[in-house]
Order: sequence, then C-alpha cells, then structure tokens
Amino acid sequence: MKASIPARANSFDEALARERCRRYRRRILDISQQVSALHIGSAYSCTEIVDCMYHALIRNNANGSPRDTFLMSKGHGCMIQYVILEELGILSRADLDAYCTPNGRLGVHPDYGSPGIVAATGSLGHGLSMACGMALAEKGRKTGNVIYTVLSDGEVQEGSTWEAVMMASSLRCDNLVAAVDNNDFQSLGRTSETHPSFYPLLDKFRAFGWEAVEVDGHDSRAIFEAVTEREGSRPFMLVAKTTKGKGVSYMENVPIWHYRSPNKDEYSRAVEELEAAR
Ligand SMILES: Cc1ncc(C[n+]2csc(CCOP(=O)(O)OP(=O)(O)O)c2C)c(N)n1
Ligand SMILES: [Mg+2]
Repeated sequence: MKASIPARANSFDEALARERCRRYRRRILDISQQVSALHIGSAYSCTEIVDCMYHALIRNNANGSPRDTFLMSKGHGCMIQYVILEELGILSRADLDAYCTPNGRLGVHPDYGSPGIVAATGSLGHGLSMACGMALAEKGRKTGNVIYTVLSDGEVQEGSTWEAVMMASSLRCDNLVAAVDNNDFQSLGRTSETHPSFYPLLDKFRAFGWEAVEVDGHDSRAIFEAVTEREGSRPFMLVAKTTKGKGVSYMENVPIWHYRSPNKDEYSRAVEELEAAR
C-alpha cells in the first residue's frame, strides 16, 4: 500500500530547490553578522530537509494556510525555519533583522506563539513526543493532516526520544513523518566516537515498528522521493546522512561552527563560495 497522503507536488524541481537552499544559506550568513552566535552549522546541516518539507511536502488549505504541520525538534537549528518563514511571508524582514535583540520576537530557539512556530523547542529530546501527540490528535479528528518534524542525532540519544518512537508506532501514527539530521556531530564531538552503539540507526527505528529509510540529506530529490514513496501504514523516519556546516567549505565538519558567527574575513569567503554556487 502506498501512502494515502500525497505530497504537495507530484514532481520535484531540483534546480529550484538548489537555488532556494543556496539563498537560505546566504540569508542565514548575513544574519550571522548581527549576532555572535546562531548555530550556523546546525542550520546548514538540515537546509535541504527543511526546505523539502516546506516547499514540496506540506500541503496548504484552499485559503493558503498550511494544512500539515512542521515542528523543528532540533530547535537550535531554527534559523533555517526562520528564513523559510520569512520568504513565505509568515515572518517579516523586521522580525529577522531583530533576531536575538531585546525587543525582537525571535530568539536562539523557537518559541511557541511566534508566527509559524507550533512548539517551543531547544531542550533536546522533546520534539518527537509533541509531534506524536499532534499526529494522534489529527488522527482522532480524521483530518488526514500530516505532522513533519526534524530531529538531530544528538537528541536521538535522549531516552525521551525513544519513548516517543515506541508510542508513535503503538498508536499507529501513520501521519507522522520525521527526519534525523544525522551529521555525526553532537556539539563538539563526533557521535560515532562518543556513542558507537548509536549505530546502526535505521535498524533501531525498524525494530520499534517504524518504516525507516536512509538517504543523502543534501539530495533534495532523494528526500522528496523517499517520503512520497513511503509505504505509509506506519510512522516514517528518514535517516538523513548530512554534513554539519554544509555549503561553506571551511565550516564543513568543523565543530566550532556548531554555533560561532563568522568574522568579516570568514564572512567574505563564505559569500564568495555561496555566490559561486549559483
Ligand atoms: C536536553 C538538552 N541538553 C543539552 C543541550 C545543549 N545542546 C545544544 S545543541 C547540543 C548538541 C548538538 O548536536 P545535535 O543535537 O546532534 O545537533 P546538530 O548536530 O544538528 O547541531 C547540545 C548538547 C540542549 N539544548 N538540550
Ligand atoms: Mg548532530
């Protein structure tokens, strides 16, 4: 049985996705010059995943409001969500310009009540439980609406994540689509070095009754196809192999870029690389 819930788009335009992701990385880079820390590497790691969810998977109601829900479980990576919400007109340019300022409404982690934000996250390990509850509520109301969420490999090490993994399949939340941004970094250390028993990850989700598929998390088409071609009778986990800091060579797999903002020289080098990627 194929998934009963179709994606928004039946075909996927890779060139458009690539250009959007380049643009989002550039916008995040520019905002990084306003503040000393904004988890740039974390946002770059899941850019293609979040872009695909917003632009190709989440469906809208007739009035243009979103029908499906996106929840950023790895809250510290929220810059990618903020810049997409800005482009969609849900957040304003002024909102992003006031990021992390005393009078601004956007902080380092997403706050419930900000436009487009459905849950306060950032305390890692809680997002999947909330997404599971939301999926269950949609099922109870028979809406057919889907809940999308993105987790980090660091937060999959939290015990609470595994409680949610168990509950989602016990409660048959087939309208729950999650992705792990599997970048092999947990703050300043490699997950594979600090937690070798974390792997193989795919088998663990399957053992808990989930449908789980592994993809290259920077291949937008692969992400789109894996989700839309899911079997669809169980909760779905995309284990996305990613690179922390993806898109700017000196940031890739270099732990300090988990949160640091580039200085002027580093900023110029990053601009050059992102412009060359047009
Ligand atoms: C419960 C909890 N413990 C610790 C932290 C501090 N913290 C912020 S990010 C992070 C880990 C970052 O690695 P990962 O979760 O894999 O995210 P990514 O690599 O995608 O940035 C930690 C430990 C937190 N936010 N929440
Ligand atoms: Mg990580």
